[in-house]
Amino acid sequence: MNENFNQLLSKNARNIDKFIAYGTAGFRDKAIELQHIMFRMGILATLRARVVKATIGVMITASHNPEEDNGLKLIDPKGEMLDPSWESICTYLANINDKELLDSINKLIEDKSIDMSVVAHVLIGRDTRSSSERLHKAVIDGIQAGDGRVNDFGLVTTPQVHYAVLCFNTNEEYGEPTEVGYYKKLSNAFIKLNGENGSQIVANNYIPSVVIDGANGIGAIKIKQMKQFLGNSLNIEVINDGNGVLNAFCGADFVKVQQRAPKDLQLEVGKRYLAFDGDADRIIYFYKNQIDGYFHMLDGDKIAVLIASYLKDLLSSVQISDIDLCIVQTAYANGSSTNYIENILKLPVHCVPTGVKHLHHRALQADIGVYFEANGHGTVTFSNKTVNRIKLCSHETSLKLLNFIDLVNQTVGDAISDMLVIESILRSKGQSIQDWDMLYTDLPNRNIKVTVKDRNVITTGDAERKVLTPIGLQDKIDAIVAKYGPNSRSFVRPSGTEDAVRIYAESTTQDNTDSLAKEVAKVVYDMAYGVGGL
Ligand code: G16
Repeated sequence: MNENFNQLLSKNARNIDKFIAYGTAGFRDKAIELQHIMFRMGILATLRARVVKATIGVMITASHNPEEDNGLKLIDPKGEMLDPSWESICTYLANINDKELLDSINKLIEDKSIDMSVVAHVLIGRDTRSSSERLHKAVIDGIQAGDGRVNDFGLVTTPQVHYAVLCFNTNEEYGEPTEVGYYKKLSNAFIKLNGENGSQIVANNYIPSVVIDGANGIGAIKIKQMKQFLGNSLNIEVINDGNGVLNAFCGADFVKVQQRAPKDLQLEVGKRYLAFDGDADRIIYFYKNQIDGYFHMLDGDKIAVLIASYLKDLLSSVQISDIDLCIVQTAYANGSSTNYIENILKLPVHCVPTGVKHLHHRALQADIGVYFEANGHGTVTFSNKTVNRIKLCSHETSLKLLNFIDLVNQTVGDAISDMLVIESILRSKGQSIQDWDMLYTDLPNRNIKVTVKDRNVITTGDAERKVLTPIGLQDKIDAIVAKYGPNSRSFVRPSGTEDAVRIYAESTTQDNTDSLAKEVAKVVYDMAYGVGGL
């Protein structure tokens, strides 16, 4: 450790006696409670970098959570989320006393036989939260305490950090590890697919204009910077671009959970809208339907179906049919989407627990894995074998496929890349958002949350579709669901990013769905506060 370790530690001392665990996507909490965690994770990043002998990434963000929260995501060498086997180490180091810290780190170095002479290279980025600059300094202190080398990306989206980590670790084969490199890679691929003057060319029902709700976050800043690289290929208007409060009544999470347009936005028929979340790793599309005049939303499920059906068609036109193309979802996937994938698209679909780390891992097992959470977090992975097969293919469509692959940020869900992918597909199909929406009709659904004393009393199994503990809770949920008849379901799970238990319900009408969600929420509440005998 660095000779100034104690000095850096005292700058970032632990003043809060509260247990905090590595959750769905790293640490999340009120920003004022995170200083010591950031410092310790900076040290941990240097150790991880030495173990894997590669560049590691750190992103300071609480993504979709409110402005006053913050958090940290750790990124492994291939640009994927931190290896789950290190999550318990993170939680341990985050919760010990300052006095135990150095000994614990030395023990970890010994146990894992970490070669401290290896250069530890850590790439770091942060979002626009007012607390992010201070917390980013704490991470840098940690990297310095661990004698690591910092590569500071400053204000960036989460997916830009994931992208850059992979670029560094592939000797730039994946792309140039800079923000400009990111913009150029995606823009070049988009322009190849859509034409330099794509913004002037209407393709059947496809109109080349989008309105982006930037959630008042980093995504708004970055898409504006990217416009100069996209040139004339797409018309982009950005709203909620930083003048308001981050994620407040806007952004992908608001639109998805509330099932309505961002506040103060008057939807116009014929326009295509989309929302990013606070760190631009999620995307949700929406519009005002010409026929019924209502708000309609196209979430991660509909995005996955659009992408998978497009890839299936392209693969068939280049005559590569013996490919394992699958879709990965979570329990939140709308029943209509799963039904469509299995029975109309006839593709295999896998259900895994919440968290892109789980979806990404399952997708990598396939030749092509399309993964999306219903909340709009997802991407596509292509195995090297598949890319090589496409490269060897002489059919002219293979070039289109290769450009498409270049447009995808394969490391993680990326709202900017996903938007360009979706726009390219809609143009290629000559479809409006309404045409896309007609693929299938979502079952009415509702997401709500209940604040409880200790969310971790609930444990789940079967990819979070069943409660394991407390014993008896699942029976109560089953009995409630049974009252609502076929095509009804509900599940509950502890959030990994907020102090809450999430409740999901789906049924045949919105009234039934809302009532089902409320009934299940009540048994969760009663369980948490000792009512009802659980
Ligand atoms: C994170 C994860 C997502 C997850 C979401 C909600 O998103 O990356 O995979 O779906 O949290 O998780 P939970 O329901 O456990 O709170 P983000 O966009 O906030 O980083």
